[in-house]
Amino acid sequence: MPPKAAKGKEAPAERPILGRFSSHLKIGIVGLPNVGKSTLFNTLTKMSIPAENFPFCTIEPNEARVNIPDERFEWLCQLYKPKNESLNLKLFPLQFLFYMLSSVDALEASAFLQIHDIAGLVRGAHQGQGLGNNFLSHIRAVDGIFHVLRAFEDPDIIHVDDAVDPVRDLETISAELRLKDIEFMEKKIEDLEKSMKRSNDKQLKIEHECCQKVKAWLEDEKDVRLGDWKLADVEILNTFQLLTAKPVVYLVNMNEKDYQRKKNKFLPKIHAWVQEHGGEQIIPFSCALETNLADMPPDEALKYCEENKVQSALPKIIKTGFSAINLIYFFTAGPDEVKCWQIRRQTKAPQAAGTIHTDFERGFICAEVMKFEDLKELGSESAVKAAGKYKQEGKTYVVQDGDIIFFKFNVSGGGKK
Ligand SMILES: Nc1nc2c(ncn2[C@@H]2O[C@H](COP(=O)(O)OP(=O)(O)OP(=O)(O)O)[C@@H](O)[C@H]2O)c(=O)[nH]1
Ligand SMILES: [Mg+2]
Repeated sequence: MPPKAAKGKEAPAERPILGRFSSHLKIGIVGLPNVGKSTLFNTLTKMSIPAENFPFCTIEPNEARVNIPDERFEWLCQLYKPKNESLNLKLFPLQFLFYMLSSVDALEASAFLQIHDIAGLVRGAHQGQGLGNNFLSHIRAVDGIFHVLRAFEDPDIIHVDDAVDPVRDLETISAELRLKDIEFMEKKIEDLEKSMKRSNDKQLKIEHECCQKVKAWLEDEKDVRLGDWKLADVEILNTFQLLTAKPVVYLVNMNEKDYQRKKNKFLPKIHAWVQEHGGEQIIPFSCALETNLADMPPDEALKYCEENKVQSALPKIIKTGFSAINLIYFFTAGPDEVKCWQIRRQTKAPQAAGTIHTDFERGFICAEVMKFEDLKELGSESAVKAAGKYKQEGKTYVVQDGDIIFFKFNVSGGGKK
């Protein structure tokens, strides 16, 4: 047995992540009809899609990309002054950087969140009610969920279950997703049992045991993402794309006054429910305020926010969603270009290099890495080097958010850097 001290030195292994291993991940906006999903989507993307007082006005999932506001990216552009002039944005307060970013073409260089606006779901959806299975398949295709809750009262806006009650709505949606997952697991178990009659493959037995465990967990009214699964289970689960395995961020839509005073009569109950069901992040926002701000020119919006002591919640929503689906990004920075490259958390250096070019991954030699914080503190690349904080990392290095990386690679016959 190895000595205990040696064991203690090892960094604790990060928990395996549930979900697709890809840098092209998406988040879906989910909730009951008429809670403000499309209105949120519109303000996030400034695209105009129908948002009417009529349940199911979103029939097909709508999709858009929004840039991730980041002061670090901005700071790097100031330092390197990349040739591409359009990247030299002026320093703006973060929430307005977002407005700037969404209107500048060059922002292919910044990281982005891909968002789908999904049609509203109603009780019984797993059995085909409302848009039923159709909409559930749209949720299956995304990697995380913005769960929008209605906490605003307005007699003119129909609620499918008559009265405004976000905790009941939370129960409705989470039950639908869970019921659909149970149905999926039952079918899977049935298929596995058929295969097991024909074959003695050990893997089938392992999968069968895993499925039984997951089904029992769901029947216990627990979501799959909240389980403490072993790596072998996660590998099996990741072939299923279960609805309750996806990370959730709760977005609570309230009127502007409640949002401004940070008080809403439903909020404590929502908070208590979420704490009991996994404790994921809750972000209050106001569709009414965001719509107003989106309709104003940036300077007027800034003035409005200062005068009314409010801030747009959109930058926080975008950043939280990005992080919730386990995306991070690293930078490449130089006189030609400053660029963010998004990858999934736990990606190793060669695969991160592969997001830039497959040759970088194929011929990977090493990654020269400095931390954004070190560069910011010391002021220049040479100062970072002089301080011994410019590191060469190998194939097993797990890239961290905010790393500034220069990859060295060599494809056969090349010898290039
Ligand atoms: N008073 C008030 N009305 C809102 C607010 N947010 C959205 N609405 C209105 O509610 C109605 C429905 O909004 P949508 O954004 O289309 O709702 P949805 O959740 O996308 O609905 P479905 O696509 O049908 O599932 C529209 O008339 C919006 O203007 C809000 O914060 N306050
Ligand atoms: Mg909609």
